[in-house]
Amino acid sequence: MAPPKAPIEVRSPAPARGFAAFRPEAPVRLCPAAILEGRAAAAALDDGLALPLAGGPLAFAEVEALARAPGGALAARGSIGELLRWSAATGSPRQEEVSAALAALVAPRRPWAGLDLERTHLMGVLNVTPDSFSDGGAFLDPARAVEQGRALAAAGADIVDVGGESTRPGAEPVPVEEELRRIVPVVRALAEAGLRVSIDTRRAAVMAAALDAGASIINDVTALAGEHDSLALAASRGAAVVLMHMAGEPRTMQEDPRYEEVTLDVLEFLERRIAACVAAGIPSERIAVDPGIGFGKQDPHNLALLARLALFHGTGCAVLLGASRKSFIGRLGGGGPRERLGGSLAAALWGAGQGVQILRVHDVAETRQALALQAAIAGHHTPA
Ligand code: 9MG
Repeated sequence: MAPPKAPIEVRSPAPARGFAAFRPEAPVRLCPAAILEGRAAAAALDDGLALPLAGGPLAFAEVEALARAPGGALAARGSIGELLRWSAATGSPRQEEVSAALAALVAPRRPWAGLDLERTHLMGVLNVTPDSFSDGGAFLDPARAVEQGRALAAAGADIVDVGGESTRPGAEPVPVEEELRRIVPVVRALAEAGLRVSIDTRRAAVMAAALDAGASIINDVTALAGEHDSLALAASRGAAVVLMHMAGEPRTMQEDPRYEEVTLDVLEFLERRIAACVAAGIPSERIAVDPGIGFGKQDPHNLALLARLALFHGTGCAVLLGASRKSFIGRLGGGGPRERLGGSLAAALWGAGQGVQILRVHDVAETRQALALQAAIAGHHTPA
């Protein structure tokens, strides 16, 4: 990715627009906006009108700044030039805060779980459960599960995510012995076939057994906070991890989820979990963060998180999105669990357009096709 030709101009004093609304003491968070792809991104970078998002190839020409305010958040949006002029005119410590936040958004990402993060990767869902919301019972038999895992990889999954306990809303926990019985033979067979396997579990004993059987990624909907031993285990075994946000626990999480401001609450939760991981010996390049669509969230929460997905690049970690076939798609667009392909693809394309590096999906071939079309069109577009 070529660096911008001309540096973005910083003039002082800053125009008294949008950003000037923030009180000096209010910490601000930056969400990349006006995100460009393909040739439009390359042209804007070349002209010094945009910055690379997480090392590229996407670029962002604007930012939305967010600060907590009574009853929610105050937001202001402007070009990167406007942001820099405002922060320069405001001086210390605002200028350092803005410059550190931009640096985190722009920095190239190191590979995660052996995957280079300059393109969108697919994590294929393999539920070895009787009760998952969209494919419950279909792959409870180990031979069928292994066949499905191979099919996901053949269709273009970079990771196969094996889970032995449903985390759908209302799901009851299963005994650990049962979870182990379901996942170990499947993880072993897929890893022996050379596939990159992640284990979707909240339990340290299941993480350990799956890593022994060849998994290399831990996908934990409790962000490694569900069991005391999980952090130390992930650290000592060198596993890549997915830290997901969930409010409460699956059995009750949809009863009455409440947030002060959902995007900032989720971001701050994930930052605390990243800090706990780093303190335990898991470096940030081994961490992917995930806002946890549908996990203790009502539709306005899900939509707010999707709209500001790019905010999570500010963590400096890889970003993962799981929206595939979830019930909010049915509520907003119609369709039962098996009729949500259109909405799932819309969410996947939106995520890829916000720079999400890993999409957790059921319909791997269809998502690959949609992404290929999006990339081809963006690559062909000639900016005016
Ligand atoms: C296990 N599982 C179900 N939904 C998920 C999501 O959205 N993200 C992650 N990381 N795991 C999920």
